[in-house]
Amino acid sequence: MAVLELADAREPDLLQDADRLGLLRHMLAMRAVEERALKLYKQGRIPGSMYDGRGQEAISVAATWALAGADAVCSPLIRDLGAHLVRGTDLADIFRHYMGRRNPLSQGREGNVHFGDRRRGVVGMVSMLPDMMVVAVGLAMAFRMRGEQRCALTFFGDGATSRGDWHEAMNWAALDKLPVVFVLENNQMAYSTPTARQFAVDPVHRAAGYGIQACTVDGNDPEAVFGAVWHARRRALAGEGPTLVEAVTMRMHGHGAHDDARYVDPELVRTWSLRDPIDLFGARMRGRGADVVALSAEVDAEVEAAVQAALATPMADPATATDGVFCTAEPEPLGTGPSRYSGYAGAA
Ligand SMILES: Cc1ncc(C[n+]2csc(CCOP(=O)(O)OP(=O)(O)O)c2C)c(N)n1
Repeated sequence: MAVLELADAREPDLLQDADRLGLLRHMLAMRAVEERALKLYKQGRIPGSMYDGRGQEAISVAATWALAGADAVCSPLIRDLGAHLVRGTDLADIFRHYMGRRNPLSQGREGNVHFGDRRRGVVGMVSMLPDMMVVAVGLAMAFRMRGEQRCALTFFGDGATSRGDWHEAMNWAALDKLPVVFVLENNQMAYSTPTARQFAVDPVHRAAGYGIQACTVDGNDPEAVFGAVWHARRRALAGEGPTLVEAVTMRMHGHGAHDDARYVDPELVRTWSLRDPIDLFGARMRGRGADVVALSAEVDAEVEAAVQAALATPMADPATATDGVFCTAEPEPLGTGPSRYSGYAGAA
């Protein structure tokens, strides 16, 4: 089984200018939300820790943008806030959730990106890596059994590819040619373990052993990520089975706000800081006539308004802590709510 050529993964002219602006807006928003949240964390307003995806904004934003409304995004992980933003999760609710305020995402029960929103087709994450791979395979099975033209997409990091469930999910998805897209965020580090200590054979090459098509793209280029995922989704819906898209990037912060990442070679960080996805795509968009400064100011203002709204919201009521622990009703079907799901003009 051949590794997909990069040329296959990129489709020219898929994106319209409105899509490109949408990608940039959501990347800016992800950066702005997380930078602001890190400040709130340092002010003691966010309990636990805070995890961010600095340097990885292109991946979750562009991968989710390539989906259609009915597709399920399975478990955006700790670096994938962009997926929630593209699906239309309210900014103030995100801050309320981070700070344990009353909110519809978690009612104050959880922190960072441990939330989902079924109405938006987003399945909340389970922390154990890479359990959501198996959940994505299950979703893809359900879509197949119901005859629905939908695909599932899930994210995971390089560290997750060494765990047993990863292999089971890959094998099962390939065997049944399930409509699922696996997005590997190869950000060079799994906590303090560099990829050189993580695997002898790159997962893209391992995928061939399972009979899965795979490709590697520049994870700091949203257009490259979009092209690859768009192509993978088309394969999934055509019954051609799963695709593994490896997006190569760099984790630019510690594992979480509590981690100063002193174990990372500073030269690696310096090199990748010259490849910041927002700087690069912003420059490309300026070349296409976009007013990136104005867009960024607009996003910053929206984020600040969301922070103020969240700070004005009371803390969640501890008396409700055990509500919803056991299921009392049939859950809503996945993805029937009000969100516009994807910004991709051609997909909806
Ligand atoms: C089975 C399991 N072991 C350990 C952890 C703790 N943990 C959370 S994230 C993480 C590192 C994951 O690295 P990677 O998959 O490369 O993703 P990244 O954090 O680099 O984005 C670890 C060890 C976990 N969540 N699950």
